[in-house]
Amino acid sequence: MTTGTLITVAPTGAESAKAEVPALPVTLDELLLTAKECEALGAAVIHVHIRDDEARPTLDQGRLRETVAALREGTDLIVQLSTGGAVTDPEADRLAVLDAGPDMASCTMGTLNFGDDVFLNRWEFIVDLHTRMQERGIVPEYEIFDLGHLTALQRLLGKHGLPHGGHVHVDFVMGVPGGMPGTTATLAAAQHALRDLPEGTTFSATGIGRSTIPVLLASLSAGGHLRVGMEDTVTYAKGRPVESNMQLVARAVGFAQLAQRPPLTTTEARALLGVAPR
Ligand code: KMH
Ligand code: ZN
Repeated sequence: MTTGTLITVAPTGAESAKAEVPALPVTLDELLLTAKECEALGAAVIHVHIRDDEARPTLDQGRLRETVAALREGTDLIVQLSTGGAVTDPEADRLAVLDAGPDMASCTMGTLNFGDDVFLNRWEFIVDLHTRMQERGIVPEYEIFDLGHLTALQRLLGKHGLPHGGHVHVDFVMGVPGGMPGTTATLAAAQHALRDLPEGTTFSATGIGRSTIPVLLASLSAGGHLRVGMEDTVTYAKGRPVESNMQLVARAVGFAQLAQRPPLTTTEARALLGVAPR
């Protein structure tokens, strides 16, 4: 409870359409400006999905490399690429995301219904992601959409060893239709289940849509960290669309300060997560 708060911004995602959400950053310029402003407000990690020229989700290798380079050049943020992509992305393209050489990458710990779709994460695919990240010195963030995903993570670490850097960090993504609900009781249950993971395992949490604020408050009070951004919610309050990712980061920073757990700097975040200094 005494540590500061790691704030991750997830500015874009793969699910919202630019036509319906004009404030969504989809070009590299928009992403970079968002990254700089969110860093200035207190974010330390950026969870990145990219878009093509028509603003559709893409895992294009050239664009991914260009994005990593631009974020490194323009900010001190820890660059975390999504290997989840969009539900339609093939496994080979999702694995190839690691070739872009990010500091971190996401690794979802199981298959789930994802609204009307299926987000497929086969065991062998998870093992491939985990072991390739170990080999390449990329720090994973294990994405936990359901409580059973923590059991899968325990199995993964038991069979294949700790991630690069030796520290285990998970992100509870709560409130996806098909995953665990975004409630205080579920967050407490998920935190309790961390007892079966290596000592010192840390967690962030994010609540999709309406569960954003309950999950944010529950995570802060439980000693957890925060992920916020337009990947997870495009509504700021009832009837009020999110104006920008900065608005969401600023709100999270305000809550973290009220909780007397101010945002971690990028240097502190690297030390916490086991990400090598630049
Ligand atoms: N877009 C979702 C299907 C991740 O980034 O690793 C998957 C997702 C998780 O967003
Ligand atoms: Zn994502």
